[in-house]
Amino acid sequence: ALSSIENIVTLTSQQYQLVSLILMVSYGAFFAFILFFVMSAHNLAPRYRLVPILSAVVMASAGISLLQEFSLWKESYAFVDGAFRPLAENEVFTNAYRYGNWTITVPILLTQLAIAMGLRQSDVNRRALRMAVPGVLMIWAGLYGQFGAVGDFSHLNLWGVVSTIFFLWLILEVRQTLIAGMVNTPDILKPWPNNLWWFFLATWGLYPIAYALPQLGPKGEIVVAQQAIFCFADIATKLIYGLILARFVLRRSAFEGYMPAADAMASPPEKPNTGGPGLQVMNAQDPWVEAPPIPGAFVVNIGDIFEAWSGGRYKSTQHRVLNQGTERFSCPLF
Ligand code: RET
Repeated sequence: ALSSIENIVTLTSQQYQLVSLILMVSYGAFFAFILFFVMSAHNLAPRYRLVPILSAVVMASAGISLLQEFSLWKESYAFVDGAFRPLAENEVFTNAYRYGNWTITVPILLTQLAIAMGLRQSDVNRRALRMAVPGVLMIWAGLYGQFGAVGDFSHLNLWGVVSTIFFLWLILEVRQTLIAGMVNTPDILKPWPNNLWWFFLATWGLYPIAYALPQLGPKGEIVVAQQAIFCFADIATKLIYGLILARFVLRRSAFEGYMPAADAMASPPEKPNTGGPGLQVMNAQDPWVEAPPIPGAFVVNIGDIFEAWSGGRYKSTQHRVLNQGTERFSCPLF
């Protein structure tokens, strides 16, 4: 039962309080970002809306699991003779809730990736499944292995190796998904999947480090380091990853012509853009009359058909634009 080093190590009050703080700040951040992710969905093209919505689900799941770890932590120690000592009765501390949480969130995080890469629905399902299988096997091998974190480390190491094999398989599948998505990723957004790849390796790679730490001995610093790495990795792989993906799909939506996304990304112009001077119209009295831009108004030049349709009420005039040296765009539409 005492398979976690937390239950055999006496902590200084700084160490104990540092872990309390880390756990509390982590679940607080997860709960706080639920609302953010829900709200960021409505600017996105419908096909990408599930990306931040799934982040909100991940936030809720992680928040509850870490809240559970936090209350376990509070109940597992007693302050006796100036130090926090594990009670190891009634309640014992365990990291198993983390693995339970990952079982839910890892498949979700991988599904988000497939959606964000703009794959077709059938490919999203297929790719998500192909990544989720090694992902879940990796976690369950690790869950079983972490029960051997105290004493003889052969159990910890054996299952750590099994889990690492699933991890390598997962890495290959993730790479395949990113490559498959590159085809329909517009050129200006191509650096994103590439950066995402390195972010994925750097942050997911933290978990095996935390897993292996107990081998350095049952010490207070190791307990603190393991909890800190797990929490930091969780914030990176769930929250920061969610922010990156939300931003990526916002750009994709804007690029694909979805107007609310373009609005959300645009900053307001410093002054109303009315175009420069230069437009002239020919009328009956003067050969060329200036038609300067009027803020808030359109200048409409019509052709002969419209003159006929309006019974001659609106005149089809000749018009021209003189080059004034300032940049101007003309978009004729027929
Ligand atoms: C274990 C066991 C030791 C070997 C390896 C592991 C990898 C775990 C990983 C977990 C990722 C979790 C995420 C959770 C987010 O919600 C199981 C520690 C390789 C990569 C991303």
